[in-house]
Amino acid sequence: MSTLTDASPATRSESIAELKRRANRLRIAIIKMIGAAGSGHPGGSLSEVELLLGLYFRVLRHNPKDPNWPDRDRFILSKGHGCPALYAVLADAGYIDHSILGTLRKLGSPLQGHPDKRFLPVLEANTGSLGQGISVGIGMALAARLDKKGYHTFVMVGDGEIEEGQNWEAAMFAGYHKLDNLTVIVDYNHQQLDGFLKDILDPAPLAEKFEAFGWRTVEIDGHDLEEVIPALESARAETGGRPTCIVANTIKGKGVSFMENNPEWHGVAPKPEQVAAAVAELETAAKKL
Ligand SMILES: Cc1ncc(C[n+]2csc(CCOP(=O)(O)OP(=O)(O)O)c2C)c(N)n1
Repeated sequence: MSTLTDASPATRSESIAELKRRANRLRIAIIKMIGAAGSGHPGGSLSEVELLLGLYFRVLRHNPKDPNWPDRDRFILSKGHGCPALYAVLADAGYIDHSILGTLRKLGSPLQGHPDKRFLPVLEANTGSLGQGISVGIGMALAARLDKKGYHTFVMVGDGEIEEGQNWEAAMFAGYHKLDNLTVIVDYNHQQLDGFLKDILDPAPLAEKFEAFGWRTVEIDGHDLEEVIPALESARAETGGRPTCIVANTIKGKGVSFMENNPEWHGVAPKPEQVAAAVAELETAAKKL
């Protein structure tokens, strides 16, 4: 399989303009990966790209040359179905070879349809059964406290995922135990599996709910790196005794006009002609970046 994204190594010194171009290339990779697999979740992968870029290219303390570094920051993609975006970012960051991106969802591939640490050890947790990531992250945050370690744990959840009760038990626990070394990022794209939150179960107002559980909250445009990076940095630096929840307003299917805000693209792979149309649109957009 040919290289799907630019293989240049991750560097924290990339400018916002360079990161925007990288986001565009990542979206092309995501479309190609899911198209080649013939199944997968394009909508919620495209909505989380800038959030992952902000983490892996600016804020996380990590070292692709030493993936098991004990002091690394932890990241859990609790909305595991969005893993094509994570795999593409991990490749750009230097954790996995770009050549395997095209094996997404294939039998024996490390890139399973939901993140599986048994096959891809760089992952911090297996996810995809929604609702569990914050609880797992709490375990890591508590471990850091017990071990007197300075690493921070970030968890990304979906706004449909957060309709599940376990999240709120976890939110209550983290607030009560003052886990300021824990950050939850809500990919607030206003849709879940088969429709809009407002028509199913709207968790709004999200920030107010987390605040009621003792969390610090920040609301941002989750596609604007000028908002994403400072929000992540301030969460990483938090020492005031409150976990942080970043409510990131995003667009499901971001970057591909026929996928944007269209619930039909939650869990359907584009056909070859749709891959071509999406890539053409993203390449045209790249010329303006
Ligand atoms: C426990 C559990 N129940 C149901 C599902 C099926 N499922 C997969 S994705 C999804 C919707 C998730 O919506 P959201 O969290 O908003 O994700 P996004 O819109 O960002 O893709 C559901 C219900 C699952 N993966 N796990």
